[in-house]
Amino acid sequence: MKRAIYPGSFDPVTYGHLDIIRRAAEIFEELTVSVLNNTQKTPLFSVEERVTILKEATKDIPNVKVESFSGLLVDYAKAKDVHVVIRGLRAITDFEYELQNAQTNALLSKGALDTVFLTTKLEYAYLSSSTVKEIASFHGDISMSVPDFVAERVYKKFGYHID
Ligand code: COD
Repeated sequence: MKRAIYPGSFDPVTYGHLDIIRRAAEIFEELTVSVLNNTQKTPLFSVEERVTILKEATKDIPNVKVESFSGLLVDYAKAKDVHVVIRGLRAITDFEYELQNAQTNALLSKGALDTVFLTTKLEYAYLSSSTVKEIASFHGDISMSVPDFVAERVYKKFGYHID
């Protein structure tokens, strides 16, 4: 079975992530969306919250699973016996970071873990979790960036309620 992992912070998941998930799930028979449990960062949503949100956002895609992981991606992938990582590319600014990660993972896994890049849909090229959080913190409109139920949860974190 052709399986892949799509790892990330997903804090929160955006339409850009969801588009990559949908497209990767058409290419691979099973896709696991994996939320990094990073103790060094202070995210807006806990790992459990992000997993719950991702499960809700992908519930109509039968071959998508959502889980969390800690530690090195290569160790997590090895434990799952998965050899492909999906990553999304927006602009040239993503490229250096993504290339470095892909090469590091290839090196650490001794070539067992490959990275497949999917380019963003043009309409989502501007989109990032950070800008969503910044806009929401000033009570701006994020409806074009995340599903409604995600927007509600983001606003709630900033003490704002939309009717
Ligand atoms: N359109 C398309 N793709 C997008 C969009 C968009 N609008 N927005 C984001 N993406 C892509 C990103 O480019 C990325 O590929 C993916 O979606 C997830 O993005 P984020 O921001 O949620 O996740 P990251 O980049 O913070 O995830 C980093 C990892 C968690 C994968 C990485 O830190 C990791 O593997 N950590 C584990 C430790 C490890 O193994 N380190 C060694 C490897 S360097």
